[in-house]
Amino acid sequence: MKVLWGLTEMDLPFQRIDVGGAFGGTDTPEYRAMNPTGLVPTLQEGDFTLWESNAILRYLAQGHAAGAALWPADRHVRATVDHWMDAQQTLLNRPMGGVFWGLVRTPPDKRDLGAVATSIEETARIWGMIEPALNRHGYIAGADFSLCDIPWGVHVHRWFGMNYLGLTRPELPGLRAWYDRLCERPAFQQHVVGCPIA
Ligand SMILES: N[C@@H](CCC(=O)N[C@@H](CS)C(=O)NCC(=O)O)C(=O)O
Repeated sequence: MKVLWGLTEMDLPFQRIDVGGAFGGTDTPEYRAMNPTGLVPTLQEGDFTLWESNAILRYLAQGHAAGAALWPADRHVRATVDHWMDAQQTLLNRPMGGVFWGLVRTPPDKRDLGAVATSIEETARIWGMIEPALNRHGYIAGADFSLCDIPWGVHVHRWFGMNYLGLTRPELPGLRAWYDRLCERPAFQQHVVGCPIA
């Protein structure tokens, strides 16, 4: 989702090949040679191959949006965008994965609701961490939509879109307003909102 959304924000042509999960195709020597993690996404551009979603976003932005608000030229602003991208991977991914897998990907009779509750609490804390920045200037790294809004944005759609008994979200007006702002973006609608949370 991140890469498809990013490609569309940058107005870049691409061919999408669905692999992984129900599609399969990632457990082959050919795929593992491209991407040893066996996960998606993998980007292929000519002879060049790249994996890790945030690295792919940075690579694309470097080539196609360098200096624009998406990937600012100013070293400090760019580093700020970058540290938020890392924080999505290091801070948000694990607890958010616990909520998503624990509720959406686990049938009701198999759910470990204690573990899910812990993940919900931790995830809410992490969303609370970006709330001050969103209240201050509207997007995560400043007044403009930038690359770091993409990795966090795919998750905020799930956060607000998961409706399960026991999933209570703290009131975070800045987060809600940012999500509403993202929803105005056609690329977000196309590649995130338009896909089922499943
Ligand atoms: N840190 C990696 C995580 C990649 C990842 O976990 N991919 C999941 C989808 S979000 C996947 O490949 N799932 C399908 C599968 O395991 O077959 C990234 O951001 O690219």
